[in-house]
Amino acid sequence: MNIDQLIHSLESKHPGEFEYLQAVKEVLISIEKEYNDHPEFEKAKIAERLVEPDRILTFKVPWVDDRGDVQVNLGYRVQFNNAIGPYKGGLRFHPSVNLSILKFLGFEQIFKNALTTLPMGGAKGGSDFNPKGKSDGEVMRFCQAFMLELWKLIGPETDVPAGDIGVGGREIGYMYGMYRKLARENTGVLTGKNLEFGGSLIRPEATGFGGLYFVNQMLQTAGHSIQGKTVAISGFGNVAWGAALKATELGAKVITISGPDGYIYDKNGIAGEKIDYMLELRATCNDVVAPYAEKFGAEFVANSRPWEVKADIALPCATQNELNEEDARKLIANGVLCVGEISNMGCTPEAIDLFINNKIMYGPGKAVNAGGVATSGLEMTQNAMHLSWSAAEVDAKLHQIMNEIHNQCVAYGRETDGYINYMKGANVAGFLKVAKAMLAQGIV
Ligand code: 2IT
Repeated sequence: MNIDQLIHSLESKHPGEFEYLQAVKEVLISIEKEYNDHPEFEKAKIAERLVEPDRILTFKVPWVDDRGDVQVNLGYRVQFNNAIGPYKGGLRFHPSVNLSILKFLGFEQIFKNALTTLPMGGAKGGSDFNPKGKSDGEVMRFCQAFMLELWKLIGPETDVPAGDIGVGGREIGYMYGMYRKLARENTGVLTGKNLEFGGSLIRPEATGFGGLYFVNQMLQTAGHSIQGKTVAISGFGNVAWGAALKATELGAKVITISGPDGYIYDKNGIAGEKIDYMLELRATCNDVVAPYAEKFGAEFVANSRPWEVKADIALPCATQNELNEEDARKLIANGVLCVGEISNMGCTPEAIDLFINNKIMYGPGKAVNAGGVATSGLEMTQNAMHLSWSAAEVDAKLHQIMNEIHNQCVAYGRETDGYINYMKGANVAGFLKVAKAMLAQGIV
């Protein structure tokens, strides 16, 4: 495989799709050696076939707001690869959503889902609709209009969407209601459902919980304990909430959360009712974190990111490229021990290079945050079996899956000096599974 040539051709075919090109480049560079060790991959043009989605659906979503005005948003579903199972991946509703972002997320999802050990292919979708500040009725009408197009493409054995940024239990509920009416069936076509109609216990917490199980394993493998460690978290949404809960439960001290307006530094630790308060903040939908500082007497630093704070563990939990080279330098200067991406592609390539070159433990999103989609996979299993597992059963399975992902990263990422390159490990392990499945199934 000539990586430069392939990237070059993608750059000219898809100009300006920066996030997509960034994600593809990272994977291709880290799998190059394994790829070239398998001439059959090259012969079947696995790389060229993997980097392009199977198909992309784009559609318009017209809906009527509370004033009676007609609004028009864009909707997308990127079905990337279904070699190992039905397309699976979240829907993101955020004004920044465009094809490049959904293609990067869909591409990452292929390898993440492969790592979970469950049979799920990779997909992603969403809209530039902004649920923040919208009434319940507006969100419902938008979700219904969105599903009016999407339902034709998806199904419990075909493509199973879920939530992502801006899509939680409420949005999934409205979309599920519309799907059920149109398809006249009750199936596990979406995950992240409420418990009353097929949802799984632990799903809301799963991304954060899984992230902490993984980070705990990283620390243990390197001979450290999470007990008493300080943790800088970004974001204050569902993922940050689950991460803060589990970090605290494991004996660490969470000292930051953040929003688009800046970050909170709470030297006393964000625990107990302070973690519950994150849910309250989120429910107001104003997308600001500042009110926390007033309520609990903590420090609010406007228009800055939490990576300037001294912390043992840094957990990006907000969005892509939220931790750059300068942030990485600050974290390293402050003695950071471990960086776990719980957001998708939370770190820029320059930041990742710095962590790896400085032998800092760095866990990539596709491994660290895979607990979310893994628990979605467990929700699909429960739906297919028409039963529901207890919280303890789901949590035990999630824990086991995260350990297994960690083992795969170590198996493929350990370098000669003993340093574990989790990025390489995750990319190679995820890639090999999908590549072998594609090879076995011929040119399709
Ligand atoms: O990025 C992700 O893995 C998710 N947003 C969850 C996807 C899913 O299908 O549960």
